[in-house]
This record gives sequence, C-alpha cells and structure tokens, in this order.
Amino acid sequence: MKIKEVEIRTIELPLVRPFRTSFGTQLERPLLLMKITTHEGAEGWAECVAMEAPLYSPEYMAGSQDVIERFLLPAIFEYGDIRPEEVAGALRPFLGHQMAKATIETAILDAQLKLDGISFGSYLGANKEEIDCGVSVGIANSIEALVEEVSQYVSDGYRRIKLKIEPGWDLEPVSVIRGLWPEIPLQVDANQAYTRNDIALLKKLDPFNLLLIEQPLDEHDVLGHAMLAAKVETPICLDESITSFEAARDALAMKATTVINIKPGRVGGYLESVRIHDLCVENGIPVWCGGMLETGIGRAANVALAALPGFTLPGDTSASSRFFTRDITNPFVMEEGRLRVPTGPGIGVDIDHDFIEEITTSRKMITAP
Ligand code: OSB
Ligand code: MG
Repeated sequence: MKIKEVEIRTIELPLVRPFRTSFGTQLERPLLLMKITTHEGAEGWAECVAMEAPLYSPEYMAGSQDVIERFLLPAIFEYGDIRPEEVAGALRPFLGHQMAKATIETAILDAQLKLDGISFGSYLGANKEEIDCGVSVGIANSIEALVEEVSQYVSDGYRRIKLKIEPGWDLEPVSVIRGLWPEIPLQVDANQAYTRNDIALLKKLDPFNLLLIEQPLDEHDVLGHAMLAAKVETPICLDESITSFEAARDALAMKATTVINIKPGRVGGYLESVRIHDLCVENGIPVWCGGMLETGIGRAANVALAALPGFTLPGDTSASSRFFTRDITNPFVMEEGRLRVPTGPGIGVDIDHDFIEEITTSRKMITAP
C-alpha cells in the first residue's frame, strides 16, 4: 500500500464528568487523530492515545505529533509500498514513542483491511462476537459521591469495577464499595502512586477479594513489583511498565505481574499486543484490554482486540457514554454489560465528520513526496 496523504488533527472532547487519577484530573479529552489516504483509494483512521501532558507515560500529544511529522512519517514515505506488518520494522530505528508508532500502524492497518474487506477482529484473531465491559472509576470528592457513581455503573450493567486509588484514598473506598457489592468483580489502579515502603499498607487490601492491584509502584520498579507480589495475596497487574513484548516477557519471568493489562498504544500497536497476548496464553497469564479514554475510533480497535481468546477478564472497554455525551463515531452502546465487536471492514465504525470538524482545534495535511 502506498500512502498519498496524511491528515493530522487535534480535537478536544468534553468529558461527562471530571476523571481524577493519582496523576491528575482531566476535564476534557484532547487527542490526536490521524487519517491516511492511499494511492489504492483506501482511507485509514487511528487515534493517538497520548495524553496532553506526560503524566501517565513519557509520551504526550504534542511530542507524538512532532515525532510523527519529523521522523516517523518520513520513514514510512521513504519505505514506499508498505504492508501493515512492515510498519514496526520500518519505525524500529526510532526509539520509544510507541503511542505515535501505534497510531501510524493502526491507520495503515485500517486502510489495508478496508481494501481487503476484513474486520479488525477477524484479522487479529477474535473468537467472540461480544466482550464483557468493565469501568474505571476516578478518585471522587467524597465516599458518598463515589458510592453514587459506582451505583450508576452497576445499574448500567458493568461487569467489573476498577477504583482508582492513591495514598489517602485506598482502604476506605475499597472497603465501602466491597461492603455494598460483596460479589462484584473489583480491582484497583494506583498509577504508580506507592513505593516499596508501602508493602504493609497494600497488604491490607488482601481481605477485599480484589481481582488485582494495577501498577502500584513506579513504572521502572519492576523488581519492586516482584517483591510486593511475593508479600501480598492479591494478584499484581502491570500497566505502565509493559511497553513491549520484551518488557512483558521479563516482568513475567521476574514474577512481577501475574495478570497483564494490554494497551495497544503503550506497546506500539495491535500487532505487538497480539504477540503479548500469545505469550500470556502460552504461560497461562490472563490479560485484559486497558483504555485511554478512547473515542469510537480507538475503542473499536480495542473492542476487537479484547475479543481474542486470552482476554479472559473484562477490560476498560466501556460504552462511549462512560466518557462522552457524543462520540465521533456511531457510539458503542452496552447491552447487558457487553459491547458488540464491529464486523465491518477495518475498525468497522462510521466516522462523524461533521462533529469532528466542530471539535477540531488544529488540522494539518502532509502529502507524501
Ligand atoms: O491507568 O488504566 C489507566 C486512563 C488514562 C490513563 C491511564 C489509565 C486510564 C484509565 C481509564 O484507567 C481507562 C478507560 O476507561 O479508558
Ligand atoms: Mg492503569
């Protein structure tokens, strides 16, 4: 496939409610969107999951856009006729920037699959038509506000609740939610907010029958996670630390994680995600699909990935309405706690061009030389 033109837009979507984590509070979701047009007449879409500021990962929106324009796209143009499976290799000389790389690979994959008439799910190896949904619940202003929000999600039908935690907002919210919903699958995510000195505190989460504790320590402290995992009963699940197949392989070898959150943007794309999935299946490690407040474009591909056989835990694959009043595609609507995997070619969703236009904050066209 030969790329003719690339459109890079930044858009900004309002959130239905503020989303607070241990690293900050978001009131809206600014993000980078990419559309590629090929000489074969195909169009491919992808969103870059990088956040506006480097608080979750070292990558950030403007940095992703810069590396895409300055290095990654020129390398793709230079490569010429390219298959989606060749993109990662073509971009390998440039270090890091997985989210930017994933954006390009995903847009090319979408265009190729649309040409071939194949859905993302079939291409990736999905064996389910629907997937179970979990929801990520931000740190609330009070226990009462948290209970109200969780009640809403439970009555919406979500099959798993994930509470964001941080020092000072951990044992109490967990014990209250567990007390009110003794049976619901429940897990917590600290986004690196604790240290090795907090092992005794994190051990106090053991009685609450949590599915897992996600990324309690610094992303680089993989050994610390292994030390923690040896001391607590609750499974440890890495998120931020898993930036590649190799990182997943090594964290598993160190017993730093016994469950893995696969986020395609964080590991450089859907093909790398499938490699990690396969490794986990071989090793009997459950995986689930993480989220980055995606619009329908990124959500569609995530839902397809989450339909692979090794995704045995509900992911942060929520309905569009979890974050947005209006999505930029036909919305993902949950029925009985599940989302249907799109079956159309490529990511399989309809783009709402008018709405994208309305919320565009910048637009740039790059033509292949
Ligand atoms: O750590 O999983 C995370 C959102 C932004 C950045 C990091 C994370 C999250 C979430 C929400 O927990 C995921 C979602 O539902 O999209
Ligand atoms: Mg996380």
